[in-house]
Amino acid sequence: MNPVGRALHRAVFAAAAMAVAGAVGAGTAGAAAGVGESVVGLGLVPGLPGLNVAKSGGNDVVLVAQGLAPAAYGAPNTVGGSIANGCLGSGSGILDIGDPAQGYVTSSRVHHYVFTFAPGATATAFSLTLLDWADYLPFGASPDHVYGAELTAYAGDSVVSSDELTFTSSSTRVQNRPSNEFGNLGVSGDACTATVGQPGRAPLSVKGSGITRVEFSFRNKASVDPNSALADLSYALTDMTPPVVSVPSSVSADATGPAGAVVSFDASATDDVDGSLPTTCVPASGSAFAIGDTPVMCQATDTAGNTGSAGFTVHVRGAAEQAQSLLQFVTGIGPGASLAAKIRSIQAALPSRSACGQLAALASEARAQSGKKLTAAQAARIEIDANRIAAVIGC
Ligand SMILES: [Ca+2]
Ligand SMILES: [Ca+2]
Ligand SMILES: [Ca+2]
Repeated sequence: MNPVGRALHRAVFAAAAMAVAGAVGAGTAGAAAGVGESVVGLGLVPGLPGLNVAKSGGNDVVLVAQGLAPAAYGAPNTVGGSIANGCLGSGSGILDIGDPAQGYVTSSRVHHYVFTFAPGATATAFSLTLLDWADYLPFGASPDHVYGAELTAYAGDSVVSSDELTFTSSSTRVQNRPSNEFGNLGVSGDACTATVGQPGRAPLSVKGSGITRVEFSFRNKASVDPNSALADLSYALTDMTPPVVSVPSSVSADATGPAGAVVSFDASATDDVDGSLPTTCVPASGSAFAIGDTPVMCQATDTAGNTGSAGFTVHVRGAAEQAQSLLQFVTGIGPGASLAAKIRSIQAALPSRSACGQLAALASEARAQSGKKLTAAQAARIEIDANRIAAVIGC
């Protein structure tokens, strides 16, 4: 519990402050702030671990909650008396608590909030709701009769996006000022009686790429309602994580001709934000791959522009390698050792086309032995392999 906050509101909110103090005492260092505690720093606003809050014009910024001290504002202001941070909802809000040198008087609240993100992180969106704005405007008239509350997003020094709610009023009344757009601001400016979009409950949002900083401020001093709060803070950080690309560990195939083989494979990619993404592989699946080893590189890019990649090798077996494989297959099958002898002779001739006749003879013998010394499946395998090896050497 912020002792200053308690002292400020002790007369009205003593019971609530005592309860809060107990809850806050149970917190741990580095955890999100409790009600009345400072949220200046990184990750202190509950539920927003990546949000960094700066001081507001030099003033501390603290967490507030409905019914509890410190009070950013009072509402409802028409029935049932003034409830601290009334209609803030089940979540919490934040408050420029005021200048300690001035005794934390509400008139010392600046309400110029600066938000940044964890080191190296940027945002694509940011939003908040300004609560209880403009039912109390003690700082006189705006010269042009226009009053505004603005949220601005920056990328470095450049404005990326801004969102502003304005109204016009020629009145100088401090409370319940009539406005052209929203009527009596005592009603449309109070958190409990305002509808969404009125000054008392004003959602502001900005979107863009590479947002490094977001600032909330009132248009001018005359627009400042010291008794207001920011709630519903929300942001979306820029996706900085590349997709994970999945590829086979390796792919191999038999050459089907002198040029190698057409090889197909599966590659996929998943992203932390975008989910499943298409992959692009070079060479692509279904391309002709030459005999030997060919590296394949696959990539996927998420919508934020992060690219992930993964590679593997396609191995295409040539005539000699296929013959060696066939030799192993025939060892111990067929009539005696004649199949193995034929293949050894073929191996000695490869890659010359002088092996063509022997390959034809091997296929012929296998066909002749089908259902006899060879099963039909064994014979078919030998014949197919012999014919394919023949095709690879251009018979
Ligand atoms: Ca107010
Ligand atoms: Ca109010
Ligand atoms: Ca991503």
